[in-house]
Amino acid sequence: MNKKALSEVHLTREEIFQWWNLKSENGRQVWELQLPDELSDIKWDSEEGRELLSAIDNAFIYDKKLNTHASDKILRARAKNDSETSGEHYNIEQALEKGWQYYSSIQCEDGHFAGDYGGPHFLLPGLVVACYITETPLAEPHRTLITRYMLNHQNDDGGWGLHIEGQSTMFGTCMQYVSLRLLGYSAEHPRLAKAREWIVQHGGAEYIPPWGKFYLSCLGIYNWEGNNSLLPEMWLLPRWLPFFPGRYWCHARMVYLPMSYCYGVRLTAKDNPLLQQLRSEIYSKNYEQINWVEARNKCSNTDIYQPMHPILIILYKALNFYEKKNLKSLRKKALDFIISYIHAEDEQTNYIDIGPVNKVINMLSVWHACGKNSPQFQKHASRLKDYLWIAEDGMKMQGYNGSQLWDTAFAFQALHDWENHKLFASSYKNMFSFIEKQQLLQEPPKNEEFFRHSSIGGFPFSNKDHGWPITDCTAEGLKSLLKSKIEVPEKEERSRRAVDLLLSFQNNDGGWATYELTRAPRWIEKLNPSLVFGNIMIDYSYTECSSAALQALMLFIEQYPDYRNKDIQKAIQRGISFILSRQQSDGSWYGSWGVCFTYGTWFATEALSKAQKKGLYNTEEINNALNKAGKFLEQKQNEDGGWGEDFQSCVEKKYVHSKCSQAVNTAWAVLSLIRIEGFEKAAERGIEFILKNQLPNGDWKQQGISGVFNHSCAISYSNYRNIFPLWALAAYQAKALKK
Ligand code: LAN
Repeated sequence: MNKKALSEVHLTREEIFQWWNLKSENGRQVWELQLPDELSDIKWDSEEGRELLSAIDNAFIYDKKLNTHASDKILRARAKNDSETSGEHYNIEQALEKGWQYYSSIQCEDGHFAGDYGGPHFLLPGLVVACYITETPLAEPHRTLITRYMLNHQNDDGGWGLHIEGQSTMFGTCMQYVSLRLLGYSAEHPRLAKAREWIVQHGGAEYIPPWGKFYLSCLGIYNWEGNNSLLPEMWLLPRWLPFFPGRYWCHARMVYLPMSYCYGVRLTAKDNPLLQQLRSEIYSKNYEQINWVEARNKCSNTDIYQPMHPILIILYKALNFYEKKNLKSLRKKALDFIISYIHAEDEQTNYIDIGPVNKVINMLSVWHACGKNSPQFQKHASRLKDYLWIAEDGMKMQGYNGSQLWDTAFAFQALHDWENHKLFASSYKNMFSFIEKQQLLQEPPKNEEFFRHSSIGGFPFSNKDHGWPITDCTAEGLKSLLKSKIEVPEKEERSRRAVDLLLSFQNNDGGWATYELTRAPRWIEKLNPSLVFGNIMIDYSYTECSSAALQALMLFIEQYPDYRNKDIQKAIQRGISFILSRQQSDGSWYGSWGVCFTYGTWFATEALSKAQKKGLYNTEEINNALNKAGKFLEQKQNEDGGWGEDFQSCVEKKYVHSKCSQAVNTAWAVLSLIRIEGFEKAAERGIEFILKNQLPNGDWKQQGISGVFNHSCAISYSNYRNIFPLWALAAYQAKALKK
C-alpha cells in the first residue's frame, strides 16, 4: 500500500480501538492486534508503518484530568451499546435487566469476566527493564502503546506516583523516566525534561527507594554497593527461626527470592552509551562522586510509607559488613537453593508466577542462570503477554495475570441473587462452568519442599494456570459451587475438599489470612525493608478473608450438616469472634483490599448477619455490632443518597470522603444495610442513587479506583462498577419481595 492510500483510510479512534481483540482460553487473557486487510502488510519500520504507529499513538492520547482511571473502553467496545438516550430512569427490575444485558454482552467466550487490573506504576517499568537487559524486544505497537500509557499518566509536576491516583514519587518518576529512555524517547523530549527536573530537584536517583535501587542496579545505572544487603544466605538459616524467609508473606518471599539472586550474582546489563547517558541524567551530582554507602539508606520523603526501623538499620550494618567478607562456598550454596526455588515457582505457575514483580525478576534470574536460549527463559518470555492489558489510556502491566475467578465468582453470585436470573441463563451457565473449572484438585510439584500450603480444593484469584490458592477466592468459589443448582460431577466431594482447605487456613487468632497461615510473629514487620508498602512481611488475618471463609462454611454446613460438623461450628465461633474484635469504635471495619471502610464493613456485616440468622453465635453481641455498623454507614451517607470514599481512606486509616458519591461504595453500603434491622430508609436512598446513576445502556460510569494493597498502593477492579450495583439491586429487591 502506498502512502496516499494510508492517509485516505481516515482512521477514527474507535476504529483503531476495534483492531484489538482479547483472546481468552480458560481464563488466559491475551490481547491481539488484528489490522484490517488493507493495512496488514505494512512493516512497522517503513515510512507507512511509522505513520500508522503515529495514528495508533494519537488514538490513545488520554486526558487523565477527566478521570485518571480509564473506563476500559477497548474491552467494552464489544458491548451491546444501544443508542437509547432517554433521560428517564429505570425501576429496579428494568435496571437489572438493562444492567445484565449490557454486562453479559462483555463476558468472554470462556465464561469469565475480564477487566483492566492495572493501577500501580512500578510494574510496567520492571517489565521494560527486564526486556531491555535480556534483549527481548517489545514488538510494535506494544512499545508505542506502553510509552503512551506512561506519558498519559505523568502528573502536572512532571512526576509519577506509586499508582495512577498518587502524588509524584521518586520511585514512580525515575522508573518511568528510565523506561521511556530505554524505549527510545530522547532526553530532550519536553515531557522527559520535566520529569528529569522533578528527579533532580528531589535529590536525584540516590533517593529512590530500595526496589528502585534494585532495578537501576540491574541496569548498571546505580551501583550495587548502594544497596543494603539482600543476603541470599538467609535461605540457609535454620527454619525454626521466626525470621526465616520461608515464613514471610508469600508475595514478599517470592519477590525477595529472585532479588537476592540478582544481588548475589550482581546481575548487571551490558554497558552501552544510552546507559552511560542515563547515569548522567538521573542524579543531582556527578555519578563518580556519589557516596554509595551513604546512598543505601537514602529515600525521598515523597515515597516513604513506613520509615526504616532503627533495628533494621543496625541489622543492615552487620549484613553489609558480612557482604564484604562473604564466604564463596556459602554464597554458592545459597544461590543454588534460590535458583532451584525460582524454577519450582516457575513450573508450579506455568511461568506466570505469583505476581507481576517476581514474574520479571524471575525471568531476569533465569536468563542469567540458564541463558537466553534455554527453554526456561523462552517459556518465561512467552508468558509476559498474560500480564499486559490495553485500555484507552494505553498498554499497561496488570497487578496479576487478571482477576478472572474473583470477578466471575462475584458476578455469578450477583446474578444468582436476582430472582429473574433465568433471563440470562446462558451467561449464568457459562460463568459457572468457568468457575468450576478453576478449582485446584492437585498439589503443585514440590509444594512442601518450597514452603507452600496445600492447594487441593482451593480456588485462585485469576485462573488455574496460575494455581496459587487464596483463602477468600476459595471461599467465593465454594459459595458459587454451593449456590448453583447446576450439576457438577463430584460436587459434594469437591466442596468437602474446599472446606478442608478453608479449615486448614484458619489462624490461631480465629481469622483467615490471604494465601497461607500467619507463619511468624508481628514484630517481623519491623524488618520491612520496602519503605513504600505497609504490612508486607507476614500474612495477617483480614476481616475480608475471614468473612468470606465464614460465609462459605456457613453455607456448607447448611447443605451438608454431616461433614466435620463440630470442626466447622468451632471454626465459625472463632471466626465470628475475630470479626467482632476488628470492629472499630465508630462501628466500621477497615478494608485492606478495597476502598475502604465501606468495603470492610460490607464483608463484616455479611458474615455477622448470616451467623445471626442461623443462630450460630451470641445474638446480642451480633445485634449490637450490626447496629453500630448501620449507624456508622448512615452517618457517612451523602445528601444525594450515595456513599463515596477516597483512596486516602486506605492510607490514613480513617474515612475520607471522595469528591462525589460512588456507585461501588454505595452498593457496598446498601448490601450491608439491607442485612441490618432499622436502616431501610438509608438503603432505599442508596438504591435510588444507584438507579439514578445507571447509564442508559445499563452500565455505570467508571469512577475512582476501588482496590488497594499494602495500605499505600491503589489497584483497579474495573468490573466492580457493574457487579456491585447489580448485586445491590438484586439483593434489595429480593429482600423487598420476601416481606
Ligand atoms: C491481590 C489481589 C487479590 C487480593 C484479594 C483476593 C482481593 C484479597 O481479598 C486478598 C489479597 C489479594 C490476594 C491480593 C494481595 C496483594 C496482591 C497480590 C493483589 C492486590 C494483586 C497485586 C498484589 C501484589 C502484592 C503486587 C506486588 C507488590 C508487592 C508489594 C509484592
